[in-house]
Amino acid sequence: MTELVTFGETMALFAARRTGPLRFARDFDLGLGGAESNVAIGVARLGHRATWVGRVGEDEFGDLIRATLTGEGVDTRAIPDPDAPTGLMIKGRRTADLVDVRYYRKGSAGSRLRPDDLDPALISSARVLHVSAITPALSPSARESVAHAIAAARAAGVLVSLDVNYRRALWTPQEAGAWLRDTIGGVDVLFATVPEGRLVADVEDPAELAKALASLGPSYVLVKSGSQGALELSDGVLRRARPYRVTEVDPVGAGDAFAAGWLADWLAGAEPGRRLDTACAAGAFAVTSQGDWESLPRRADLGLLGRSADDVSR
Ligand code: KDG
Repeated sequence: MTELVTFGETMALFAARRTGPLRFARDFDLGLGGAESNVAIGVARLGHRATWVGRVGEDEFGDLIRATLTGEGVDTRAIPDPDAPTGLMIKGRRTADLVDVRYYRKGSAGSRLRPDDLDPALISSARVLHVSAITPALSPSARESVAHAIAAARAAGVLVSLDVNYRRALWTPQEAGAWLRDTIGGVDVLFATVPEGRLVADVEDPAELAKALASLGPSYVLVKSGSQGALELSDGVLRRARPYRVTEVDPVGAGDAFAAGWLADWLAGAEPGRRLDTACAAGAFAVTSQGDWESLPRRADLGLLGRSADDVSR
């Protein structure tokens, strides 16, 4: 039986090997990326059963997504869509410190997700439903799918987790804010950065922002401040976690890793301080190599981060 169900769009990802304007890139690494499948991989690596549902094209990239997620131990329901291609994500580096992500996902198979792709029995048999606010920005049917899934989870008493994951390429701050205001009341766990939280509550201080977001409904509010650490507000208690110091190679995917770490430890029944620490450690691991999810940790890796930078493990 699965413990966590998630769904959304996963795309083929072409990552330029060379720094500079994308038009001068000569070679690309082919992989995949998708906020929700990144979370599913992270949860599976930390020892829990995770299911990912999404539409993919009947093409090489759809096959790549199905094979990779399955290989990572995720229960993969990659629904083939004969009428649309798998979406693409191109990742370049304009400068050594500036990652530049472009999407080619309009009308893609992933954006055509619809409510009847999501089996209510699958959702009600899980302990957690995890969604991101990328999905409602993809299409009206994808937006309906999120509402349908949250309703099914709530009816069955399944924990509902939402990561804001704001994508300005997909919708305006006003559109995202309106959707979030309508949805947050039905959510138990909310993950947001400070700018994402400010889409619904105009508060700058992370602790005050967490309180404002908690007043809208979620029992657990996680506010992430990147290399400054993170905080959790739950049961009226505010906990702060210091960041891990790692060398950042690629920042994309850190938020998904943080959510995966937190949710895996919630599933494991870990105490709140430990849960927040696992989330931060997973987020730190995610930035240590190229790729949106490849360096996500297994349980045995979590203890490695306390070591100094030049330690060798033999
Ligand atoms: O957080 C990283 C993911 O979001 C990425 O792998 C895919 O950008 C992406 C998206 O919109 O799903």
